[in-house]
Amino acid sequence: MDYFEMFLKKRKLTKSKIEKMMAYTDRAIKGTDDVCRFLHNLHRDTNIGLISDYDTDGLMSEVVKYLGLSLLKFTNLFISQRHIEKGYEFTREDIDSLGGIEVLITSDVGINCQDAIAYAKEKGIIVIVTDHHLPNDIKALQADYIVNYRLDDGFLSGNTDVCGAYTVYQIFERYAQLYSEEIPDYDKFMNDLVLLRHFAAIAAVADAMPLLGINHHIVGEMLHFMNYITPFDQSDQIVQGVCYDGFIQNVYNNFHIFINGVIESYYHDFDMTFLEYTVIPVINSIKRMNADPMVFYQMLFNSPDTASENTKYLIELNEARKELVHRKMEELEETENEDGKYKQPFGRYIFMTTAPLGVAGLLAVRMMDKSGLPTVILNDAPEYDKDLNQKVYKGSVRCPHTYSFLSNVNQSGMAYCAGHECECGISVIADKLHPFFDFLSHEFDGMFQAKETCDIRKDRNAFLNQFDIHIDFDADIFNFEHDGEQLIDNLKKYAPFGKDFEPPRIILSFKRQHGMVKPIKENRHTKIKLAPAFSCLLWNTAPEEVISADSSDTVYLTGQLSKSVYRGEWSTNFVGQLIS
Ligand SMILES: [Mn+2]
Repeated sequence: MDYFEMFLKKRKLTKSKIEKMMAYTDRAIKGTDDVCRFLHNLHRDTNIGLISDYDTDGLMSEVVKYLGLSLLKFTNLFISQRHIEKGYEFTREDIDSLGGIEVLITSDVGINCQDAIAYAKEKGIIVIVTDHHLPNDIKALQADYIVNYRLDDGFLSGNTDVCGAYTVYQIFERYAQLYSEEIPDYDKFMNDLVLLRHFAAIAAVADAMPLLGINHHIVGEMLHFMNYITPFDQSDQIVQGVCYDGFIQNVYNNFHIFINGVIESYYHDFDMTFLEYTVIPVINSIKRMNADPMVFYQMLFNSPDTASENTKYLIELNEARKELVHRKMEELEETENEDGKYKQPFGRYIFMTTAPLGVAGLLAVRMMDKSGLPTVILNDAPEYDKDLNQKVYKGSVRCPHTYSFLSNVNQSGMAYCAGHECECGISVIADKLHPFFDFLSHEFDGMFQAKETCDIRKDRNAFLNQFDIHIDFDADIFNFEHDGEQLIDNLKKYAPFGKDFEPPRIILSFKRQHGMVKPIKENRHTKIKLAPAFSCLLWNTAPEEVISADSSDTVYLTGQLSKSVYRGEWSTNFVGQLIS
């Protein structure tokens, strides 16, 4: 069975179609060259202030910016001490808190900070805005330089959306092209610069950029490099000799300490799963839990001791975040009060929560995943908004990409969104909450259907049809190992998979008596051996839970295939979950 062909057919893809999706140009975003020329002429002892967002893209873009400027020999760099509870966009106070700066460079934020930037200009500061968010009122923005691909039609025609960290990274890459002759040890400089791009690649994944074009390229290279420096050796030995620049070498050593701190025993690779489900949530917990972004910068920029101390702190923070989200999700899903009345005032599209704003976005993602409907999560305590001069409910939005949520809602006059079209922050005018719900109902009823869960007992074919690949062990018993391995090798050629190029949805079925079921770690996990070098791994599933979902004797699993080597022996693993 050629499972890869099965996958292509199901997705209506061909190899040449994929190649087209992955094509990219290395053309820099409009405005980049002007910034390079400005930096080229700037004294290296200029006081430069740096402002960024607090999520992984924001933190990584600050790291890229700080290290990029250091590589260009700028010495007086000041990272803004921002406070998350004050909101996403920065203010006059943030400018003041940077002290006597002469230049301000933003990343992942700034395109809608008209007031704070006008204020910075009044103070004589030269302002460079690098951002990838949608601009509201670009004419009112007094920045001296703006780099944002959304203002550059030419960039998008040959490319895809890019994250804030990659936007700022491009400045340094372009600088190296424009002034290559002036850079002593050019090869060494380029070696170290690419190491900064790996941080931008992590940000591309964290910000859910499409894994096509340039993003596919840089994320693929990053994964390859991270595996090459073998962070999974579980030792405290640091990765020496990767960088020429001592400071960047120290950052990589500290990053290695961080990775070894968050790693869990069952990971084999620094792959997309590890990145998305382990590394990024730990970094994002800074924003979600209103922690101090300096924890992250100090973890990378200081000593190994600080790195391991701050890693421990971030892991604890992430555990607390998980607990909070779990609790608040349960609250959202409790539909009825004791008296039988609906707890949520609306029941669809808008959900009120007592959760802090930091986790509103996560709750919106989860609710949308469950229902398939656009979701607005609002904190149920309205607050006074200075600019609108009225009370607003603040929150976060997730919407399927077929509808331009931000633009349509901003025109409604009942609520204001900022960020990306379908992932944004929102302020709903308190007096207009109910009309706003009517507006959303009018827009969405009939446009989106609530997800129906497909039951294997009702319709086996419809159920299997949800998946790209059905690996039927019983039907393919003799070629099973070989075909599975072939699939892994074929998928590898096109990896990494991610947003807009999703990994194959695989279902594996087999008769229970064909699998040798073994408990792992006192029945906490289960291993099922199907062939000499082919096992299924079910984490957090006890062996007695391995039963059929359709009351036959066939077991169904969903998950992903991987290959691993243990004491010189290769084996194929299907890491997944039971369907029951
Ligand atoms: Mn971003």
